[in-house]
Amino acid sequence: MSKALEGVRVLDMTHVQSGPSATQILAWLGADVVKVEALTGDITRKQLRDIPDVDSLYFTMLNCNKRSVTLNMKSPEGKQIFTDLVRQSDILVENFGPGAVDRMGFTWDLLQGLNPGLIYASIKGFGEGPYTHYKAYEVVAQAMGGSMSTTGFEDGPPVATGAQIGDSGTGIHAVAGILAALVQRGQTGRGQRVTVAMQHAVLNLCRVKLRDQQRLAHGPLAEYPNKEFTGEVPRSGNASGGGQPGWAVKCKPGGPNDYIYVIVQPPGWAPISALIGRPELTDDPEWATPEARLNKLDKMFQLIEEWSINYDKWDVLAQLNAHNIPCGPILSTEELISDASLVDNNMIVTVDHPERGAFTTVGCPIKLSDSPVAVETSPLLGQHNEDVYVRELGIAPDRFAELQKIGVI
Ligand code: CAO
Repeated sequence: MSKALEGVRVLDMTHVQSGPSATQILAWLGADVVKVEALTGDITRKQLRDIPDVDSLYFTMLNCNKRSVTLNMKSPEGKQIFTDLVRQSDILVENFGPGAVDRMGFTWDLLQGLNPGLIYASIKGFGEGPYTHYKAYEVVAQAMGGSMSTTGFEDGPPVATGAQIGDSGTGIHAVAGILAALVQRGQTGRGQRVTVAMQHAVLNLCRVKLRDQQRLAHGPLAEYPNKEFTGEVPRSGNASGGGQPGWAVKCKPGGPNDYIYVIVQPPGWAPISALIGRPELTDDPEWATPEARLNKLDKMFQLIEEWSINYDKWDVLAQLNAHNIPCGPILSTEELISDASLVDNNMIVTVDHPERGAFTTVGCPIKLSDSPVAVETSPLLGQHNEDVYVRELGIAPDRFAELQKIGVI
């Protein structure tokens, strides 16, 4: 079966997480993604290694289905080879520190001149302005995009989320921009510049918190568990703060992830009050409506917890879902990696790596009926030098050997 992005060539100058997460999706959608690495390789190949001298899981889990070439972009020969690669590519993606590609000598003007159809995507920490030249990592973006100030409990410090919204969240935004540019190129024949800032992507994901910031002008946020409000949206623990109240309640046997997140929609109250052994609360005017419950959500979830603590989270999941009540057990990483339904959905997949053997990774969450994804191993450093440089770019074998000798590839 064909793939959605078959025939699309991506020159992938990404490293660490944000950029690689984007180009991995493009590879899964069928693009030929050629990762161009310095001779020392993407720094994550060597970071957080679990097995000596073998590419780390950090690298292998973000670079599946790609090819790898090495190229010294600071040598004149390297710049010439890169020029030839750009001419053959549809998309260039990078997430170096600000200005790095310009410093290599490849400005947008120059790149456009080399290949007017080129889509050139960059991920940076920030947009234009006072922070343009600042580097950024995941939690920097969470800090400056609204996530940390709104995550955690009222009486604790700002908290970083486990979800990598600054890196992989930005990567997904970059994919959307690249695909839109590809569609527009189909109409205009022209490529374009795609830029995504990590701060902007996190802010986009924190949109509802800016909704609440503006609602504060009209009084306290009744859906929040907080009792006092200043001029800013507070950290609200596990409350969604949205239209339907929710909280994580404890289950048996009381371990760190023995919790279930329960949402009480209006029709859920009758079955919940029956399940927790308080059927009289169904029609009690003090409890019967969402408005009546709003000033005692903490008490409501306490009552639910007094019931849920008697069952394990899977049992609670089944009991609540029998009444169509939205809920979710808190799943640990250990539970996730062996979850049969995630395995069946190709979301937990095992891949064979030439040096580390089998490793487990997270599959592609975007499912296309006409473009199935088969997750394949990440490449070894420079594994595809010969394929790309000799067979595809036409560099003569003795020149190829020479370029290797002088440290260009
Ligand atoms: N050949 C020769 N040199 C190369 C090369 C190649 N193939 N590929 C990269 N380089 C060089 C670059 O030219 C650059 O050198 P100069 O600074 O001399 O111009 C250098 O390697 C890369 O610089 P960097 O700033 O990207 O790397 P860093 O480790 O200092 O910073 C990071 C890392 C992530 C902070 C920075 O890249 C960044 O801010 N990126 C944008 C935001 C981002 O994506 N962050 C997500 C990181 S994931 O948590």
